[in-house]
Amino acid sequence: VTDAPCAGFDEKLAADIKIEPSDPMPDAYRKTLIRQISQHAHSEIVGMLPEGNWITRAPTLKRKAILLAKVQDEGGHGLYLYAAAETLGVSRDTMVAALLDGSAKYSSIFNYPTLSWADIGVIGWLVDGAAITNQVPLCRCSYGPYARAMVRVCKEESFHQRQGYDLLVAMMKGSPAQRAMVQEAVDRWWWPVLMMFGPHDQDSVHNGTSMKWGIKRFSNDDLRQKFVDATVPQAEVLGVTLPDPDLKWNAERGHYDFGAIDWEEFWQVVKGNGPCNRERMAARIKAHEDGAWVREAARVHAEKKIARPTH
Ligand code: FAQ
Repeated sequence: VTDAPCAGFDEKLAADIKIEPSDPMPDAYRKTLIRQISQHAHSEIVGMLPEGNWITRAPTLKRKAILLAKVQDEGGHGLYLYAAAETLGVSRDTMVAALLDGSAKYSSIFNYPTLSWADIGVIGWLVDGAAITNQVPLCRCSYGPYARAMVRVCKEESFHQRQGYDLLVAMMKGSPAQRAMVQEAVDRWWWPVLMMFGPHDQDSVHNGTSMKWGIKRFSNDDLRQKFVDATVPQAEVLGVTLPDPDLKWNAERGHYDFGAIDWEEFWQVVKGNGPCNRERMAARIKAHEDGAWVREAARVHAEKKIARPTH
């Protein structure tokens, strides 16, 4: 990777002017954007699976329509993000191949199972809540196509978060068994959700450069803290307990303190050894293989269109 100075790049960053696809940019900037945007796209696509699993079992027509719309939105986010990454000169085929051969990462969170209907509410509330906390600052990312894609993604994620919270409010007004189901789901998801923000700042390989380049606007730990501070009052209103005995308000810091994250579990999941990694990859590989005829039909159609005489 060469990192030769690029005309106008530093000046644009300093003036908070977006970098656009045809602007000169350092190779390392391009590379880190391709890495982050493609991993983000893969997360959206793999992220359809845990919730997609419940579409046939939604308890009412209304909940089914909401869940269908949400899962379709995630697919759309994946597509905008692949398109944003393509503006950096990488093809979608290359990115998808990297996901399917296991060389590209996707968010650790989607390697956990959805065991009950309450999980669907908790994913909306906590997983989408964490995603929004991370993604709102990405609307100000220095790279134009990524920043612009994030604006629409964040609007949709906000609907996702609200539908999850609304689902949980309905369950908490239900029977003791329903309330217990919500608490059990919160207990399982809380710690993996905190891991979504990535390693602590001192262990984050890319934080320094990504912050310098205005790709990330806040560090992993700062976003995690922001999320905890916003979520504790929501848990109180909902009437659930967050499974952390060390979680308490620290008046001096003006933030909630919270317990230690199990980084061994995080790295195991990232390395492919989480509860559902193999299942998720198998589902994506099968979907890709089952879709081969569509790609082939599109290719033949495109060839015919090119060959057709113009009038
Ligand atoms: N899982 O040096 P850092 C969603 C990797 S939301 C797996 O700190 P960076 C919405 C990291 O890639 C989820 N790997 O890295 C939705 C790096 O490995 P590498 C997706 C992780 O980039 C909701 C290494 O660890 N959101 O999909 C994770 O500065 C519901 C060292 O880490 C985004 O992708 C992790 N949790 O910061 C969909 C947001 N954390 O690449 C469906 C955009 C770290 O060197 C249903 N991405 N790693 O091999 C980001 O903001 C950043 O990339 C971070 C990581 C914050 C994720």
